[in-house]
Amino acid sequence: MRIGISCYSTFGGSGVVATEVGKALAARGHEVHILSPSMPPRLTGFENRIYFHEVTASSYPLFEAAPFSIALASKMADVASHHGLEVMHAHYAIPHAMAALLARMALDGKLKVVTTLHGTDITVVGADPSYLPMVKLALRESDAVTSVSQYLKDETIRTFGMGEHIEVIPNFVEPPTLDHPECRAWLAPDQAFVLTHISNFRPVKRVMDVVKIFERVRKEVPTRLVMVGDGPDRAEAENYCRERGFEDEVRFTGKQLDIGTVLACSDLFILPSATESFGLAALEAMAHRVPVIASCVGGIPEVIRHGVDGFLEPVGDVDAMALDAIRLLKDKDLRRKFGESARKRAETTFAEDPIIDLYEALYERVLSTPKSSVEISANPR
Ligand code: GMT
Repeated sequence: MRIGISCYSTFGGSGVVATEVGKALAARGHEVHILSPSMPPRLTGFENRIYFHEVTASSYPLFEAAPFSIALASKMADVASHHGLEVMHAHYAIPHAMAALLARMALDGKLKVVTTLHGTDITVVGADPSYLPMVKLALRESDAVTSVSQYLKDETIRTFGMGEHIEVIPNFVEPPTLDHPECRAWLAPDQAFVLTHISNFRPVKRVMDVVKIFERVRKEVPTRLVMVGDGPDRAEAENYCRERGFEDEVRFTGKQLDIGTVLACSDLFILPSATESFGLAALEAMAHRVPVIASCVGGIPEVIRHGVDGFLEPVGDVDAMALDAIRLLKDKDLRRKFGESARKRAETTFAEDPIIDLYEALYERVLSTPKSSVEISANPR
């Protein structure tokens, strides 16, 4: 098949998933065209059958902001017609799905649109009145819609009053082989443990909870905190560590491409988000045998089993999360047991191959249905 994949290139789960899906499809012999505002971080290496198309929106004095969605739709239509794309897979509804629908209209229906919902495109921005009607349109008019968790499907139905047709296809991970990286020695000298958090430091990630959990843990067990990523809440978290005098025990790495090395020298992963449709970073930690302490919210319990691969606590309960962390750090056997369960879950439930099979089957299914309508139908599915 010839498949287009449209995604954001910022550090974030949807771009990671989109790129990994593209790479896996190309490895299976499909031709994959990735469209994004810039090169997605995971699109490294020079690989056969993968093409990258940068989307830029030209500015004009009349525009208050260059219309990215229109530029994206134009690029989709252009790439699809010149490379004979059959399917455009839009990752994150806004604006990728709407742009794909426009491209499909421009091509007289000769392009199938598959939309994958990732999270805040439904739970936060998608529900905002300034986008809601267009998200509804995308849900109704895409040839197929998937969500990364059952929770997200249920949320879609609850928020939009539609979405029974959504197919749940979870995210996946390729289990790493890297085991004992050298960075452990300088990251955590004196045999200290390593707590890790990875995110884009937006309010939904509750990074202040991470540093407050660490503040409690460090009083009981020698530990270092590694904060990977960047975003609006980084400064407040850094200031907190300075004001409390433990800034030397916390390393803010900024954005990092080599997540694998950081996770390979981590003992625990902390994800105290206010909401999370899946929690891809937690799954990546699990693949490295790192137990996770997370909030019991959204799709997280579909990924992490409380008392098996980690511990889940109510959102904002930093005391409970700190106690869990102390318990796991003090109990080597329990930590190992959780780490092994987490790895096994990553290798089985969230293995790449069977999940790519689901996407392939979905593309085949939409391609075998009659030509997409160019008219916007009046009746919701
Ligand atoms: O940052 C992104 O690219 C998307 C981001 C978001 O905020 O929507 O992440 C979402 O998609 C990821 C990949 O499917 C999930 O692992 C995250 O749980 C989800 N984030 C939220 O729901 C907050």
